[in-house]
Amino acid sequence: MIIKKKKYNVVVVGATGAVGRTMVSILAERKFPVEKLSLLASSRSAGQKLSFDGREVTVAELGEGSFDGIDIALFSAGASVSRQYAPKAVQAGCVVVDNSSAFRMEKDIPLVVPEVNPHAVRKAPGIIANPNCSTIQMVVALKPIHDRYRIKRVIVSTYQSVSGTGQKGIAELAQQSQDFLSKKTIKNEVYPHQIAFNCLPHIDTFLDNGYTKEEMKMVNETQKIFEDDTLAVSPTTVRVPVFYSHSESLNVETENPINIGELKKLLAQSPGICVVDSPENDEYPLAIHAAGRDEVMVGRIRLDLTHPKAVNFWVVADNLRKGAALNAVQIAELVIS
Ligand code: NAP
Ligand code: 12T
Repeated sequence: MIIKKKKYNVVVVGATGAVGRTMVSILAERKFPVEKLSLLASSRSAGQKLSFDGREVTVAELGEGSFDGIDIALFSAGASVSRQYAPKAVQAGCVVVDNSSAFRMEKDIPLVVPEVNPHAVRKAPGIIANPNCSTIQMVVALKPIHDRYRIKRVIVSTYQSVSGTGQKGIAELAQQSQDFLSKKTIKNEVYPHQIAFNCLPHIDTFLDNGYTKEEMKMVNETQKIFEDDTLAVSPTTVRVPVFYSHSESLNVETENPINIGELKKLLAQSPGICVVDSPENDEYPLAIHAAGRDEVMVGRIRLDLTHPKAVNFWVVADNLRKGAALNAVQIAELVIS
């Protein structure tokens, strides 16, 4: 067990990034019991000052001694940094919550979404993996449906924002949008094609099976979180020119017949979900409304007219919050609870 304390020494690895900055603000917002907060990044950002809970904290360079005396380490600096440093943090006695894809599918490493599988959390020093952003918001919405009706198959298409790629994705969409509107030449460095005013059916790299890694994360991580290899997920992941929040269109086929009124009530009562579903008033979840919020927003809930046991709905969440930083801090809260 992690030693119970009033307050914990916490480090954020990748603190200057899109996810890391959100972690720092969420730790303060949720009044996580922080004794000392260390902020780490590469030599590029060492010396930079970030504010935490009204205080200034100077960013230090990640190195061998970074984890001495630390209780909890939140990693968000990419998979190679996690592979190199997360085991060192564990050796130093930390619980590591890792946002990267490095350890998610390792058998002995828990992959946790607190609303779905809190029991999987490890309370002793070791690594706990945070799922991919597109997986997290989908499984929060699927959990009550699976418990009540048993899900057989999910067909999902994502509409993912550029902040999923970090600060450089945000910068590329902003620059391309300005250049496009002022009729300048458009340069692309982060994405393989222009992302401004376009949609790219390509997130992360392609695999031999014709799917992208991002798509296979949705398949494999969902099965691991639900501890059910028979739960079929058929994904298409798409990058869209949106800054914050991922949207997803889901078709969910169940074992048992669905009562749509009951399903809407069930979703509305479930933890972490906010149902926004008044099409008569043009109300449904929107990326611009989900940005900065904690809940997974669900709407456009309707029966599939072509299948007796299937529903369609729309799921939107802030990928930097529930999709990454918030889920990681919630895992840390479970660890110390
Ligand atoms: P980002 O904005 O590009 O930030 C990257 C951060 O990592 C920066 O703080 C950067 O520091 C730091 N970093 C990079 N290389 C480093 C090194 N060698 N040593 C120390 N620090 C280093 O990216 P992001 O969007 O925040 O994403 C970061 C990680 O979170 C990635 O692993 C990504 O896959 C993951 N992520 C997960 C989810 C999820 O769904 N769970 C969502 C989005 C991202 P400098 O300022 O010094 O460059
Ligand atoms: N390629 O954490 O580009 O596995 O949106 C998250 C986001 C990988 C991850 C993205 C990615 C991850 C993206």
